[in-house]
Order: sequence, then structure tokens, then C-alpha cells
Amino acid sequence: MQPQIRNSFLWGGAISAHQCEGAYQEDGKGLITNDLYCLNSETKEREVHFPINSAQYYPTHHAIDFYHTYKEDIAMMSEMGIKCLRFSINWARIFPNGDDDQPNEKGLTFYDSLLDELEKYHIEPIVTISHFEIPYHLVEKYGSWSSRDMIDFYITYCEVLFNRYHQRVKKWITFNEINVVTYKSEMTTGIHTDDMQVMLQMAHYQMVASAKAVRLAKKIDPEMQIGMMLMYGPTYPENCHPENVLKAIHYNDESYYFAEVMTQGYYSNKAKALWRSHQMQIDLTSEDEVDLINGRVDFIAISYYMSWTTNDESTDGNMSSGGINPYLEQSKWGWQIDPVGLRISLNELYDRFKKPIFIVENGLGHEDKLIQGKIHDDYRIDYMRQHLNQMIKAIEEDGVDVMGYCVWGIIDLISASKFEMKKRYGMIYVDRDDFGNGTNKRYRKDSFYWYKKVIETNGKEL
Ligand code: P53
Repeated sequence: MQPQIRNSFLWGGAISAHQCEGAYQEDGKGLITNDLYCLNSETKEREVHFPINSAQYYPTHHAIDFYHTYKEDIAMMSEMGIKCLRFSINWARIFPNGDDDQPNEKGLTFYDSLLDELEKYHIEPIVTISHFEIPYHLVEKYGSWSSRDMIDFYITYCEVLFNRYHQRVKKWITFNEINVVTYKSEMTTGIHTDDMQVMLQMAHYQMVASAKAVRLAKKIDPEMQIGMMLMYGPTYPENCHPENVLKAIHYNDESYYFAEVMTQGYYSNKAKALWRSHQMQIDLTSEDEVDLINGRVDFIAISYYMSWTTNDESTDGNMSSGGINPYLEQSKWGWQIDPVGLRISLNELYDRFKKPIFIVENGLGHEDKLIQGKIHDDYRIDYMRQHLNQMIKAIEEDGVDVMGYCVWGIIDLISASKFEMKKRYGMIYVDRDDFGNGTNKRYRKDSFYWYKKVIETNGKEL
């Protein structure tokens, strides 16, 4: 019998704390790095301010105000029948400075209430422990992940979360898109660097921290499952010239580097060869080696948006620029739309790492028009339909073990790369523009009704 989409398949949506909560100083929350960024136009690099300049607009400060609207928002999401919601906990709500002695009870209470709400509708929480959210104090005082001290701060934070929520949260992701450190270190760590040695050193400390978190979680409650997460999309050779094929292998190795350490528990010969060829010295102790092997993850989570090629001509889709593929169309932001690439990705990752794969982000960033209370986003439906078609083929024809699928930004939120509101992903529209003007009212898009049907039929009706 062919494998099918199981009945327990996790159809869901995904959001992150800093892109939707707002309330950036409420209930004792400290600042995170993203609270210091201004909106930037398509031509400007983003501005970072410390201290905050009250004359400027900082998108995360209010975002979509989910901190106050989560009850209504979750009620609306539940109408779609989602089985899970992936969200992140804002580290600075729990430890405002990151190195505080005691956690902030009010921050914990907020997530208690959020979990209550999800429970009410039988929506399983999938929690990202750090989704580009780092207390700013840790960046200032310790240099963020360039310091080994971060491992202890992170583990203290995890211990509080695991103890508090283990009965209610069974699936966790340690870091959002851990491999993005090698594309845009500032986004994931708050530290800007182009030095590969620094990036891989930060990645190493994060991977050790993640491994220690896995170990701790299993000790507190063996039912908790912990995943690592990659931003993943294949890089194809631009043609069959063997040198291009080899180049593509090397590009893809940059993602496998992370998945390998976190699923197998050690650096492979290839990883070590990479260090040697770049004359890198990684601070890796024998204790780290023990931690890595004892803290292997249970699943691989991926975000999938696009693919790239080895072509030198770039799409220039901001940080996600990569070689152009003449066979693919691009979104307005230069992201190359490649549904078959999702099937390829699932195969590649499953073949290599033999772990269940959870698609925790996929979707289309697009401008939407609100006309008389309606949003006709057939482009988004089309994008998702094609991707889900390929996912189903990967499950049913190729036998890949896929745990679930979360639409990115199930509700419109601010974009991670440019902090714009107009790059929308949601199935729920939020009436708010790039500068926070608007009623903040929610509307159901056409894709809302479409996704509801998909979930109802467990993917049979796309
Ligand atoms: P935005 C770049 C490329 C692929 C995924 O991205 C990325 C990024 C970062 O911009 O990140 C994930 O909002 C990330 C989300 C983010 C989403 O993709 O730039 O986990 O936080 O919003 C989409 O269009």
C-alpha cells in the first residue's frame, strides 16, 4: 500500500513573536535586537538605533498588536480548522536582559494565556525558542553568540520554558533557520560579520546550546520532541557542466553542515575539510563533542520558499538573492517560485538525514488589495496549491516522512528582511500599512476559505 497523508498530519500556520506581538515594552519585556530596526525602503540598508529615537517608526514596537488581539486572532484561525500553530516565545519577555537571575513572571503568564487559547480550540502549539529574538543586552554586553557564555543563558531560558510548559508543548524548535547565520549573521545573532570563521563559531555555540537543550528536554519530559530548523531550498547547477554540478554540491553543503551536526551529533570529514581550507580554528572542546552526540534532534524543520542556481547572475531578492533560473518565475521580491523544488528538498533531506521533516514555513509574500472587505488572493492560492501538490507527491510517491505543513504568516505580519507590512503572507488580512496606519482590523482572504477546505479534506481537495 502506498503511504498516504496520515490523519494526524499537522496542517497549520506559523508566526513569530517579534513580527506580530508588538507591545515591545509591556509587562516588563526587555529590548531585543529587532526592536532597534527602522523600516527600510527597498533602496536603503536598514537603520539600527540605540537608544531608540522617538521620532522614528520601528515596526516591531506595535507590529500587528497580537499581544492584545491573540484571542480573536486564534478564534479566527481556528475557523480554518488548523491543527497546529507555530509561534515563538520572545526571549526578552522571559529574561528581559538575558542574564537576569529570575524570569519575568508576567512574560510567562502571557504565554500561559496564549496556550490556554490554543487548547480551547485543540490547536497544538509548536514553539520556536528563538526566532531571531535575542535580548539586546546580551548583544551589547557579551557580543551575542560570538561568546560561549550564551550557551548558559540560553539553557537557563530553556529550562524555564520546559519546566513551565512541558505538559502543554510537546514540539519545540531550538533556533529559527539556524543556517541563515552564514547568509545574514545580523538577522539571527545581532552581530554583523562577513567573516566565515566568526559565523561558524557562532553557529557552533548555537548547535551546542541546541544539543544541551535536547538533553535537558528529554530529562524533564521524554515526550517532548525537539527539532532543528533550516532555511532550505536547493541550489541547482546552471547546466550539466561538471564544474557547475560540483559548485552546486558545495552550495548545498552549507545547509547540510548544520543538519548533519544536529542530527548525527558530530562534524563530518567534509565539515572539517571546510575549516581547513579556510584556515579556520573553531573553539570546539571535547565536552562540546559529548554534548553534540547526546543532543541529537528528533526532526528537521524547514522553511521553503524558493530555489537558486549556480548562475552568477542574481535575482537580487534581498538576502535571498541567488543565481537566476530561466525556467522559473519570481515573486515581486525576486524570490524564484519553484514548487517541484519543494519535492526535491524533501527528498534530499530525507535521503541524507532519515529524520521526519516538518515544513514549518511556506508561502507567498505579495501585496494584497482590500476591496469592500474582500481580498481575492488567487495568486497565493495558486502558489500553495502547487507546493502542496508536490509535497503530497513526496509523501505518497516518494515515501518521505512529512510531519506537517505550516503556512508562513497565517495572519499578515511584518516581514523579516525589510520590516515591511506590504509584503503580506497571511490568509487573514490585517488592515495596517508599513508605518502602522490603519484600523488593525482583520479580514478573511479568499485563501482562508481555500485552506479550510484543504484541511477538511486532509489535502484531497486542493
Ligand atoms: P520575509 C529569507 C529567506 C528565506 C526565509 O521572509 C527567510 C528569510 C528572512 O527574510 O526567513 C523566514 O518576511 C523567516 C520568517 C520570515 C519569512 O521567512 O523576509 O523565518 O521570519 O518572515 C519570510 O519575506
